[in-house]
Amino acid sequence: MAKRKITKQQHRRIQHRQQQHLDNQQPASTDNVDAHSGTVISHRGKLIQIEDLNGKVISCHMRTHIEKPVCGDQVIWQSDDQANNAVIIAVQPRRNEWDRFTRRGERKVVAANVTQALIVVAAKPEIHEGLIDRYLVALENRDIQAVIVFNKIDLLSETQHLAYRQRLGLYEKLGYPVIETSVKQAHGLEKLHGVLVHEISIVVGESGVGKSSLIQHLLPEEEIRIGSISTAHEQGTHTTTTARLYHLSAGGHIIDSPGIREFFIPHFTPEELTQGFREFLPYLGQCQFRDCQHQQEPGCALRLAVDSGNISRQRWLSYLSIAGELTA
Ligand SMILES: Nc1nc2c(ncn2[C@@H]2O[C@H](COP(=O)(O)OP(=O)(O)O)[C@@H](O)[C@H]2O)c(=O)[nH]1
Ligand SMILES: [Mg+2]
Ligand SMILES: [Zn+2]
Repeated sequence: MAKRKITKQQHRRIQHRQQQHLDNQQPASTDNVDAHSGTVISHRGKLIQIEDLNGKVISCHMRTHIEKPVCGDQVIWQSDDQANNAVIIAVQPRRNEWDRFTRRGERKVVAANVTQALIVVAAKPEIHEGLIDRYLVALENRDIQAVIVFNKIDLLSETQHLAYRQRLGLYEKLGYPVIETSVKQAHGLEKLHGVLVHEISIVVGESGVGKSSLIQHLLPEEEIRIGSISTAHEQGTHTTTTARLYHLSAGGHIIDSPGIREFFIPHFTPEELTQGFREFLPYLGQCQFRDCQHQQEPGCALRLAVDSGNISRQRWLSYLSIAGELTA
């Protein structure tokens, strides 16, 4: 169980190790006129595709002693004459990691250096607020801003639409932007495009909510690449964590990530969990007991805030449910 937990300290250690690694690489890179920077756009099998500063895509091999880079990683690469190929010689320290856990508790880093996440939801498959809350906890703790995209609004009657608006209004009140879209009716896509400019956005959400459809609409010129992703899926590579980074012509990048049914965050500490509910922040440290676990304790400032209506009961129940799953 303890193996799952990635503490801040471990995280720092990993970053330190990577920095040392880069420092070690520095003489080679600076002496070598053939050392270049690039951004990882996809990693599949042994080949890693990177984009150089001019937007050219290059397939690279890896030096074996380097930790495998992921989508969004900044790397240093050089051409490898012997193999008649390019090789990545260092991975720059990451600003953050977007990771997920499999049901078996295996940690997978999906992307690095992400600044924003689009949480895509729809009426079909039905919205699960519990899933949204889990994403938000992870995003708050990774310093990634969240935007909720409510897709497929064309499927709703007026009454249904109002009901969903009310449900998602909870998140809007918390300060998370909600953008309504319909790929089918080309609705809300300019607004969505507007929030993507200059950001490195990852698109997350359940399978079938329309993530790939949205990306395809935003990047009509990328049809082939998107096509190759779905072909890859048919071949069964969806079991491996493959993400793909795309360029937006207006500036910014968008990362398509494989759809998931469940999102586990067992590795978060109780403190990280409470920090992940942004409306809890004013009450933290206000409980009667300093070591309050925010469950049934008397004088729990969070529970009192729920009782007085300052914290939504639904979010509180969601918090209790996630708290029960933590292993940290
Ligand atoms: N009615 C409707 N269907 C949509 C919309 N967006 C996507 N879909 C459909 O939803 C299904 C799943 O879309 P896909 O993009 O593969 O979802 P992903 O698994 O999240 O990438 C496909 O059949 C799409 O045609 C939309 O705005 N309205
Ligand atoms: Mg998809
Ligand atoms: Zn408390």
